[in-house]
Amino acid sequence: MTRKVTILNGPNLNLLGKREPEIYGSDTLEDVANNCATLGKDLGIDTTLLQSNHEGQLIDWIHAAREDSDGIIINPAAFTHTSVAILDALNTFKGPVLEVHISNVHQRESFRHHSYVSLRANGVIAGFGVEGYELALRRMATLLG
Ligand code: DHK
Repeated sequence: MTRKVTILNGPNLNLLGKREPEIYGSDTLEDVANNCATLGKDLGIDTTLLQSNHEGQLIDWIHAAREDSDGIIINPAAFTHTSVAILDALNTFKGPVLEVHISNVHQRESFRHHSYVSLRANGVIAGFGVEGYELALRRMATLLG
């Protein structure tokens, strides 16, 4: 049975590949979407990758995922460190939630060391570059069985 996984991305990740490439690398979010779609085919998972700079939009997509997705992979970007509202939305989702950070947030400023989303996430990947999304997808396949 094909599973469905929503991959959500927060603010400024639309600029992936152009923004601070020394931290976030040169791959674009479109590259990430294509890589995940290709891997997803092997794993029997349909992926939908979405990005927004707006907290409320991300929350609306989490609510939509309650109806149509088996799992959520989320890079909340800066909202990781600030958003109780995204945590609350994720707490309404029944399936697995995996948190991805492209950079190693623990090696960076102290305000990036705390994540509200980690209170809900079944697992966290940080510092693996954009490969972290594919690693999360493999883990998601295991969790979904
Ligand atoms: C991306 C961001 O935009 C930052 O605000 C986070 C995260 C880290 C990342 O590494 O993917 O602090």
